[in-house]
Amino acid sequence: VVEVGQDVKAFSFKEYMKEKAVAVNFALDLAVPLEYPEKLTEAMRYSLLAGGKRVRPALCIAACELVGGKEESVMPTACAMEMIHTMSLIHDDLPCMDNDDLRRGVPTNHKKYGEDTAILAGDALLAFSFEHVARDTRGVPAERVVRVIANLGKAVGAEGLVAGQIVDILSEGDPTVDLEKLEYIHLHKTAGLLESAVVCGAIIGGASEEEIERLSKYARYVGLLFQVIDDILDVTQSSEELGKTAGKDLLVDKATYPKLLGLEKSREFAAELTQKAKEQLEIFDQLKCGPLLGLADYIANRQN
Ligand code: GRG
Repeated sequence: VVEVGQDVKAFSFKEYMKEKAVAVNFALDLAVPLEYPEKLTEAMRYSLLAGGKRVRPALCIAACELVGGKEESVMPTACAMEMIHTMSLIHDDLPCMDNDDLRRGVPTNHKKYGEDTAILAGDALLAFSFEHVARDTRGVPAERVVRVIANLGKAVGAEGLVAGQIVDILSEGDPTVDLEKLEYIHLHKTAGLLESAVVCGAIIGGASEEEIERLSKYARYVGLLFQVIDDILDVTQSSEELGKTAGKDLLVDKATYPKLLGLEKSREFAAELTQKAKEQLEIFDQLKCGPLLGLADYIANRQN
């Protein structure tokens, strides 16, 4: 929050994200110390602390605070979201998946530590994310913590991220992939963890069932929006960016929104998703909705 004039306060999304990223980075650094076996913990820390926007932990904290919870009680859950996100990126970058050399501006985990260590560092981060929520959450009723752990498991496993990834892999080069399948992939690969971040933050904060349902829908719209914008940027920035990560989807035969809908309709769809995401927040105190409204706008308007 920044001061404007004497006592009027205007919300700054940029400042909010910066502040939460600092708090999350501090907590992640403490949660995963460099210890024996150093090769493993160094590889875990390498990807976990390599930057990244910290969107999922920030969403998790924002949802918790929106319903009256405290940052300190949700921090292990927020960190778990980033551990899972990071491990999914490590595994996604492997030669048997996307085979990427760079991630967050530095060599990918397997390029630096070897494939064997990268797989194990991902596995260890995944296991630790659950342990961290269960062991280190303070001042929250146990039934909320158990609900969070169950939600997280579902968001990650065969009904979540992993399902999205395998359907994505199986769809590569398949000319029959339609909008329904594209939506399935994005809802599972991207929206699922964003949804879990928001819902788990709300659960820790003591949200009502209606609040949880609204936030869950908000996150699904935002997750889809993220991918629609990604696809649009791939087309509109491809001339300057070909050869870098953007434009990659044009090189491999992959279904995208502009390919299936056309660019104009994709833009209309993005605007519709932004509006629907924001509508979900109408039941909350608008003075507290700054971070979640800001995130929807940030994703809708991003340029890279
Ligand atoms: C989860 C058990 C388990 C295995 C992994 C590889 C895999 C299964 C899933 C792939 C998931 C994946 C790579 C989804 C794309 C997610 C996405 C939108 C990444 C970009 O997120 P940003 O922009 O990145 O938030 P930063 O670097 O800022 O964190």
